[in-house]
Amino acid sequence: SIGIRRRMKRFFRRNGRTLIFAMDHGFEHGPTDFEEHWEHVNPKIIIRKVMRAGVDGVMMLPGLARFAGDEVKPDRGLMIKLTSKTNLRPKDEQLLQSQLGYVGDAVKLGADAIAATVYWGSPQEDVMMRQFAEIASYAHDMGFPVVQFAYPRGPYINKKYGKKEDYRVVMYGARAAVESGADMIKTYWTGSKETFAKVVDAAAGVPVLLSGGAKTENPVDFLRVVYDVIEAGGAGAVVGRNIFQRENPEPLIKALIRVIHRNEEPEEAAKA
Ligand code: FBP
Repeated sequence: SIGIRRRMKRFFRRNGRTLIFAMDHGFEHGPTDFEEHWEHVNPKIIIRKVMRAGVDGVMMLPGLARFAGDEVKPDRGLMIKLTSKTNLRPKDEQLLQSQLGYVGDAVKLGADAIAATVYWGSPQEDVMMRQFAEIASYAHDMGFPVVQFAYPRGPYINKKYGKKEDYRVVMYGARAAVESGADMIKTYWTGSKETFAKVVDAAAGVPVLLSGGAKTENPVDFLRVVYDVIEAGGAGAVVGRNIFQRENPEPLIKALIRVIHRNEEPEEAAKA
């Protein structure tokens, strides 16, 4: 619908690419993720910093958006994620993301897109598929785009493919995201430009965004991954730890913008 198209555009620049800041870690990993730079546990402080540095959008859970949503400038995209899990659960129950809010809540909070995670291949895949179907159905009805964090994981994947980042697994998740109605996909790095290009192909035109991952000590290592994502036809990245686990995230954000939006080589972008 026109609503979906218009709201999608709030995340992407004219080149069809985006850099989104992710801030659901206090829930999904726990506040220890912020311990290196504890001031960033305050969402207002870190969101102000990333806004100034020029990110195109922010992703948050509904409760955080209630009091920090105002910090997201009106000309940037606000993505509200409606599922999560805590790290306090026993490990074998971590393969489920539960719904913690509703599409109506996200709409009232001013969301431009609604997000939900599906752990494809999990023993609880069925629950997350239904959750995603319901969220997508409501959101699409109201003209909102839906982002799927398509994260394959689970014991069967490990047994058959060795790791969840195997490109055959990641592209399967991306394809499942498309076929289940996603308007944007966020997924893992597969380790090379060539394999990530296959993920992009499998997504059949639905924008594929990199899920940042753990902070790299050397920022250039992360920039190289993002560069290859763009070369492979990816539409950008959703980045959390690589941004908020640095005391001053601004230089990295500026470099990411150069790589994503201007195709600059990682080493050049890092120097500028
Ligand atoms: P990062 O850039 O820090 O990896 O953030 C992306 C993200 O998807 C977060 O939204 C989420 O909290 C986290 O990664 C989940 O990571 P994992 O499932 O690997 O613990």
